[in-house]
Formats: sequence, structure tokens, C-alpha cells
Amino acid sequence: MGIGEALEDAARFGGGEDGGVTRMAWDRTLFEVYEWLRARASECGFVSRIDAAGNLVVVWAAGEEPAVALGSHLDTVPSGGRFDGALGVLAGFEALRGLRDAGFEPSRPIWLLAFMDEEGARFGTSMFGSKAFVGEDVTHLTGRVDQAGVTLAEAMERAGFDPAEVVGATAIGQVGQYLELHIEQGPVLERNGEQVGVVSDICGLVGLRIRLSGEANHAGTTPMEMRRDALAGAARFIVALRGEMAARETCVGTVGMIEAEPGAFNVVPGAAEISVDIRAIRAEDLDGIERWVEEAVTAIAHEEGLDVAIERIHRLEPTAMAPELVDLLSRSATAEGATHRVMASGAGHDAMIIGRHVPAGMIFVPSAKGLSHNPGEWSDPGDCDLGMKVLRRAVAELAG
Ligand code: HGY
Ligand code: MN
Ligand code: MN
Repeated sequence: MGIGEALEDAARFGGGEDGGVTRMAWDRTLFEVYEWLRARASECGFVSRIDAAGNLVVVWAAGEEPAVALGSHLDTVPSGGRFDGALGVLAGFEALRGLRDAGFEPSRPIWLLAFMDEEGARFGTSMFGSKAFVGEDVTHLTGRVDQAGVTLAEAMERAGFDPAEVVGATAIGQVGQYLELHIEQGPVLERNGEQVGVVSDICGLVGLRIRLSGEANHAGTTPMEMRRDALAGAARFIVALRGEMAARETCVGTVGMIEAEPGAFNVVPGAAEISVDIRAIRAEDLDGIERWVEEAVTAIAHEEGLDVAIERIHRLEPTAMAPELVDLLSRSATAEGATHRVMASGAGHDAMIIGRHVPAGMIFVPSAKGLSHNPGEWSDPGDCDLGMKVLRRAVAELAG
């Protein structure tokens, strides 16, 4: 089965009418696609397990040295694409199967990983699985609540996991290096006609939740000058954020979620809550933007007669990929005849968590129209296959 077919097959799990895929953290659909892959791995003679943090770990046992790990994630954003995350896991599997079929005998174990909840789309707990895998404390996140009012702890328990045992997923000490293949999710490779991106750095991310509080009031009888309209204040901030980010070359900012309370046609919103997602390659830029956000939303709230509360949901520092793996992946791309460039990643990835503990490297394949987190996400099967071959060559060199 080629990668294109495998991706189609995997997209059945959580596939929606709109052609998108929805496999949220701890959902049944995610464990169904895990079992589908475990069955295929077992046919190749690979053992597999699901660890205490919900990570899928497929093992090609060989020798006693630290493992060569490769992988990505199988969870998605709501109605996401079929390539984001899944390509790295399925291409990784195809790479291992190809090596096995060719009689390759690794001198070190090779682990194929699918990390739990990379997206954080359900509980705001991005990189949950990879953080647990490297031994970061994630138990403080188990109280987070999804939009249905289910806590992360309840979701874990419903799926058969004990939140108190997540610490058992720590396994980074058994890993020597980590490689991840992913779609670019941006326009750079397509715009420049290149087939592979070798990632030098992964951007830092800050996630905030901002709550503005004013006064609910009658939409008809309340004069405009008397209103303390929380949603109007949020709207002013959203437009100000877009302007500020457009003025800064090296950063981007997004408000992806907004909620007005009480949420009725004829009520001036008394409260409004928004998400803020900020990305920057340099840590000092992240610091500057967090300061700007606080100053800007506080000034707007003051003018609008609103109270404001800012909650930091997450902050992930930028992570540089290991120079020796940037070099290895560049050589592997050249050896496979792939045109390539070294580039930064504007998206966050599990490699940024793993890469804080062991050398990590990433490669991208082009995304059509730079589109991602959208049912229309698409990468050319030939590019996906070439990316897999580059990954396979690099894994063979590390595990040979
Ligand atoms: O949001 C991101 O950068 C990634 O897709 N989780
Ligand atoms: Mn994603
Ligand atoms: Mn991803």
C-alpha cells in the first residue's frame, strides 16, 4: 500500500462529510486509527504498545543502544486535513516496512511514534503526549475542560487511562535521535518549486485566553455612549492585533476562537472571551508580543469601560533542530535527487519538545496552496513518497 492509499485509508477514521478529518485527543476515532496501524505493524513483525500518555509506540527491536525514533501525530484539529501529522506517522511506517522488505538489519532499535494530542485542539493541551514522553509534568493539565464540559482526566479515564500514571510514559532516556516528516503547512516550498524543506528551527508559540467583562444590557434601549460592550472591545483588539503582527516581519498572531455572553440578538454582550495564538522564531520576539498584547488590550478595555483578564494557556520556546541532523537530512535529500531548502517552521511540532532532550531533525513536503488545518489540505503523492525516501535514507544511516 503506497502512502497515498494509506492516508486515504487512515482518513476513514474520523472522516467527515466535508472531506475533513476530526480525530480529537482521547476520542474513539484516534484509538481506532491506532489499532489499524498496529495491525499493519504486526504483519511486518513490529511489536507496538500504547503508553500511559496515549502515545502509540511501534518498535523494531535491535541491539541495546538508544533508539532512532521517528514519528509525528494522528490527532487532528476539528475538520482538519488528512496529511497534518498522519503523513509523518504513515510515511515513517512505510520507511520501516521498506527497510525491512529490503533486508535491512538495524544495529539499534527503531521506534515509530504517534504522539497523543499534538494539536491541543480539545483541551488546550498541545504536545501533551510528547511532553509526557520526555518526562515533563502534564498532570496539572488534567483539570482542563473541553467545550462539552468534559475534563481531560474524565476523557482519559473514559478511554481507559489513569491520569495518575501518565508519568510512566517517560521514555526519552531510551532514545538517541528523533526525525519527523511533516507537511510544510505553508506556501514556501510550492512558491519556490522545491520538493523538500529541511527544518532549521521551529517557532515558539504562546497561547492566551483573554476575557473582557462589561455590562449586559438591552440592545434597544441602551444609548450607544452608555454601553460597556465586551464584544466590541474584543473586536477592537482583534483588529489591532492583526495590524501589529502585519507590521512585525518575524511574527504572526491569530484569534481563532471567540465567545460572547450571554450570546443573544437583543443583548449587549456583557462578556467576551477570545483565544490568541502567537508565533515567533525568536524567544525575545515572543516576550515583546506578550507585552504588547497586555498593553493593547488593557488600553482598549480602559477606553471601553471593561475589565480584562489574560490567562496564558501555553508557551513553547523556539527550538533549533540539531545541526548534525540538518546536515544528514540535507545530504539524504541530495542523495534522493530532491530539490530542497533549509527553512524555519512557522508551525509547532512534537519535534520541538523532543528536540529539547535529544537531537531532532525535521523535513517538510510542499503543501498545495500552503493550505492546512482545512479539509482542502493536499500534498502531491509523489512529493510524499520522495519525502518518505529521504526519511528512510536518514533512518538507515542512523540505525545502520
Ligand atoms: O498549531 C500548530 O502549529 C500545530 O499544527 N499544532
Ligand atoms: Mn496541526
Ligand atoms: Mn502537525
